[in-house]
Amino acid sequence: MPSTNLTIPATPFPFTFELALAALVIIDMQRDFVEPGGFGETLGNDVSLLTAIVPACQRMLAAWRAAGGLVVHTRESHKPDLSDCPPAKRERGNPSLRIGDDGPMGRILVSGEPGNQIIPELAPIAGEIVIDKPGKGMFYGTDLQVQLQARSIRYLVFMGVTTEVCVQTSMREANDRGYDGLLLTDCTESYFPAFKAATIEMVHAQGAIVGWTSESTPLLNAIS
Ligand code: TIU
Repeated sequence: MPSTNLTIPATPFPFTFELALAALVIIDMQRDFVEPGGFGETLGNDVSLLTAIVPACQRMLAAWRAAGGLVVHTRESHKPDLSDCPPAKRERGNPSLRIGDDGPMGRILVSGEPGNQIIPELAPIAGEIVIDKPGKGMFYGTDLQVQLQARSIRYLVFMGVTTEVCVQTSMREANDRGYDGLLLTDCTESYFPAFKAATIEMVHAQGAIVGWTSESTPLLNAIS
């Protein structure tokens, strides 16, 4: 892969990166959040809002793979014995089913269950990194930092769900670790449209205090 810098228009200013040092990070596009009967719905959310971004995510993923870029998939998931699920997380609120309970797609948010699988449209392929994360952020309780450092990754392009929860937490964790992060605004979604909009503003405010934001088209054009 050529080691040339690419620059795309972004907010609050252009985003420059090197494809060989960049990873496309797809946060938690798993059935638990996107399909009825999973964790997202047990929390009282309308999951149909999230499926709208799947075609844009598919386009970006296909282009990134064709360009030879590294792909990271994450899943929010817990061990079957729930030893990595803090009681505070399991017991909070009044969901219709709690983490670890049996649901229509198997045990809620538990590794290996049907609901915990990434949706088929965005399924990982050989050579891609898959991170099972017990928290909202992708570095907490995972070996992702080691895996990215081993590949000299410095730039992260974010897609996935939900914008203000796992995507934003992961971007903030990455920012504190020194990565430059770009959030693709048409490839992320929330159960709450106002929270998505607010998150995008928070990310790029104050001179990219957390990172950059852009629609996916400029990036598609740059790498195609
Ligand atoms: N509830 C919600 O909006 N999100 C999560 O619980 N996890 C992720 O964002 N993946």
